[in-house]
Amino acid sequence: MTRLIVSTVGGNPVEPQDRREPSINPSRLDDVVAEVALADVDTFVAACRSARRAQRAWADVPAPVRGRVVANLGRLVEANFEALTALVTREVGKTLAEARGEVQEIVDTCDFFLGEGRRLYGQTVPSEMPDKQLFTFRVPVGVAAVVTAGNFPVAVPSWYVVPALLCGNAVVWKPAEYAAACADAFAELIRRAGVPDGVLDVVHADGPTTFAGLETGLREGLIDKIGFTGSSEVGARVGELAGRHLQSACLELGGKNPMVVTEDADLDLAVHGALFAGFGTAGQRCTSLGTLIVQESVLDEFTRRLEEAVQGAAIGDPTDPSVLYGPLMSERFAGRYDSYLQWLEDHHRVSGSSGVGRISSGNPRAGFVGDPATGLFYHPVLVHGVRPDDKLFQQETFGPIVGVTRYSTLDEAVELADAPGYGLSAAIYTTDPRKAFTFRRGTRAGMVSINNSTSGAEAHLPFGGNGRSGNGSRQSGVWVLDQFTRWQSMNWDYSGRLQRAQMDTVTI
Ligand code: UN1
Repeated sequence: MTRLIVSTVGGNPVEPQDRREPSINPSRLDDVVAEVALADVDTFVAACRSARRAQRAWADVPAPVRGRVVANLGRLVEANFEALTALVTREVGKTLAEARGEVQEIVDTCDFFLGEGRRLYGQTVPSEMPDKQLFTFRVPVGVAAVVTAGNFPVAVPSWYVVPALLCGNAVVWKPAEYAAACADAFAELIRRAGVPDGVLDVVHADGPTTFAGLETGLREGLIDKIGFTGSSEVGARVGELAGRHLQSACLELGGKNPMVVTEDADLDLAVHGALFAGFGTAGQRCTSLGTLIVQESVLDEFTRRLEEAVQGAAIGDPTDPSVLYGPLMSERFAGRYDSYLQWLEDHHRVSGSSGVGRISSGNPRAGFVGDPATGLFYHPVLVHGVRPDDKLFQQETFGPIVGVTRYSTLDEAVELADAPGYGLSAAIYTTDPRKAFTFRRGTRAGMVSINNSTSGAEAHLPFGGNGRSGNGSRQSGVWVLDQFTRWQSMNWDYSGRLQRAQMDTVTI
């Protein structure tokens, strides 16, 4: 019998509603991982209301004790490491190695924040008047609504949920429907770690319900912060909605991430980086490589080596350790990618110039595992000679496709890197530190890699982008505390008289 996953309000399961959706294993479409009951707007809002009530008591729990709960969570995730890994692979098709990395990222996040409960520092600030002292305190924002994608079904949610809870907030989490079983398993560990009922609820809902729920929650003053990971288009709508109600959103959006390869680069190293960044996770990371920007003098040699590496890569069953990447993660994503490939075939001059892959051939689905209809597998595609006005150069694809273009001067490379208007992750391969730093200063990207892949950021550095990649908010490390706390200031006058700021300031 397929397991039915339901939403919770105040920690209690909500009566399953009529609308259900299966969550399918993208490697084997006949394997239904779970059935998810989709909540309605009332359930979403009820969860926000219940979170509002639960949050006050949670904020009264001393922060070091909340840190203990985070520590418990890290240990519980470790104890369930392989089971969670296997579920990530089964439900969204990541290779086991990548799924392990994903689960490790939760542990790393917990390890970082468990001590932060003892360090939620405020400041003492000098006053301009005698016998008066100024202070600042970090206070929780209140209720955070967190909406996440399924490409990182547990790690990215942990970037929001762990610091938000540590800071004393309550969370209503809306995970991707096609990653509902992963969300359910992670939420169960969060509960077992000691997070009280109602402090974290998971609401499974579709897009329109989520928007309506956010809108009502914001209007009724039940949501103080939105955390959103997803596309730039949807992120812009989320940001607009939050802004209309004077609340802020932490937006982690798409990228068209560039990798510059200079003529002095270690080309083999750059090939390894490009292979992982472009095709790892089937290109479905927001940090995945979009366009290779290669210096003219090494273009032929570099692409020859890269094509060889791409052709030699195994693609297929994500439980097979030799595989570079598995399927696309859901039918919806595969459908979108299909139409993208179709569009390229129909409109784009690249159809004849594809060096590797099947962009010009009929069915782009690879079907590496058994019958082609059984999994959402796609060949890697490398497209040569893309130009700044090409759709492939400008738009995020979320699939195993990488464009290649050439440059002659470093200034040109920087310009090409930023041209699509995103600004998440950018890499340069060079042995010249001057070029590396010039590139770092020149690009608008929030994250820069020198001689390393665009993807695979460590969990304690600020993560986030600019331009179409986000609104400048940063996740991870101490920087995320500014998302989930607000500064409260206090002044304490012990002079026993009225000292008016600006007016009674001591002069010498
Ligand atoms: C994402 O794709 O939304 O830097 C996050 C990386 C991972 C996180 C990606 N640590 O590639």
